[in-house]
Amino acid sequence: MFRDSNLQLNIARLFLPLILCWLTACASGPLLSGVSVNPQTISPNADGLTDVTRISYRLNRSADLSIYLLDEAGQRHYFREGRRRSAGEYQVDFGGVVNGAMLPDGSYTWVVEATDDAGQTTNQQGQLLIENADTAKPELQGFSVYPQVFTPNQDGIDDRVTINYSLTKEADVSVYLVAPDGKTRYPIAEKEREVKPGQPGFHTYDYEGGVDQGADPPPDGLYIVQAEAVDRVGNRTLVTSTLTLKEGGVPRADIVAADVDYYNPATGDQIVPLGATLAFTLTVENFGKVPIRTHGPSSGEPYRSDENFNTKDFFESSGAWRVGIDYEGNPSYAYPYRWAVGNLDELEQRVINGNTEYYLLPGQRALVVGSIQIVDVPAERDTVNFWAGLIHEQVRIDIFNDHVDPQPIRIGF
Ligand SMILES: [Ca+2]
Ligand SMILES: [Ca+2]
Repeated sequence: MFRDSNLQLNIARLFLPLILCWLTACASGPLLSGVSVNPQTISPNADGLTDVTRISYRLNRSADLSIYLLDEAGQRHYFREGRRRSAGEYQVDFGGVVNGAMLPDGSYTWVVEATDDAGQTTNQQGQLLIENADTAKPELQGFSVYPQVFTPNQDGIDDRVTINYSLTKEADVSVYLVAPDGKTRYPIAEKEREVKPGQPGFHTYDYEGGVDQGADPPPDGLYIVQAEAVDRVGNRTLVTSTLTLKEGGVPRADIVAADVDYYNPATGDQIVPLGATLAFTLTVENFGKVPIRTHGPSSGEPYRSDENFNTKDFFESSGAWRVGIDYEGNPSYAYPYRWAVGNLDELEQRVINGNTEYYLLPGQRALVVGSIQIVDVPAERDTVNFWAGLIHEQVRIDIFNDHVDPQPIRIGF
């Protein structure tokens, strides 16, 4: 009884694979067949002549497939390792490169090996001669990323990253940031120069995180900068560096309230006598996600009409924001009277590269007061429009920050 039962079990064990094979049509042939590698000699040097050999094979059922070369020392070099393949005909070209490196000249044994789901392994092999192989890897010499802490927010400080290298041979090069998640990639475009992309020589990249196009940069964090070069035969080189991105974003600020008035307590009207002072107050708000930088003179600083920010030695600072006053008939550059977006003592101070910088933080508002003593007649007419503006120096003046609240002022005698 037990014996019979065991016998039946054993028979079932014996035939089960065959039954499964019949169901999946695997019994129609050997696991691996039709293997060929042609030609049997290659010269992988990108001259267009026998640079690759074609490997063909047929799988009669699903298998894990490996293709490798055995060198004369018996070392295995995997071209494909344990790749899942379903039944079918396959062809793949092999140009001598394994793991991004060209195999040196020599005589090799190629092996195509398949392991089916039952764990049965079979292989076929033959000879492959490699000659005149181009084994020189493309090198990215002097690969550098500067600065390594990057604040893409148009404040004029560390807004751009420069990536440089010198390429030793013709290759396709891609440069990108890899996000802290290890997956997301941000490609970086090469700057156009005399040396075309992919040609040997010096290459440079200038990256601002997309902020100059009004786009949000990648999120703050620690990034890997990767440069990958692949030459014509498939030799591959990867170099990496790091880049910390912080306070990235498009800066946004506006004038939320403006009040141009006339310091004329005697009359209280719109006439400003020569020698009297035109005063204003306005409020600036940082409604963006990044701090905005500003510089002096501080809110409260008085101007005379024959002065300007240059005569006060507060020249334009690229990326800084200032409030300005301009007027109709101004013969010179726009907004000659400028002030910091707030009282400097009340703004956030940071020492950067040895200089004290002033910031209005996201969500922060600041009151700006200024005055201009009218000591000359600014135009030929006696009624002149004055208006305010919020200037992002050497970057732009947003439409809504230009020509704010124009007021006709009669310059009295
Ligand atoms: Ca060749
Ligand atoms: Ca910056």
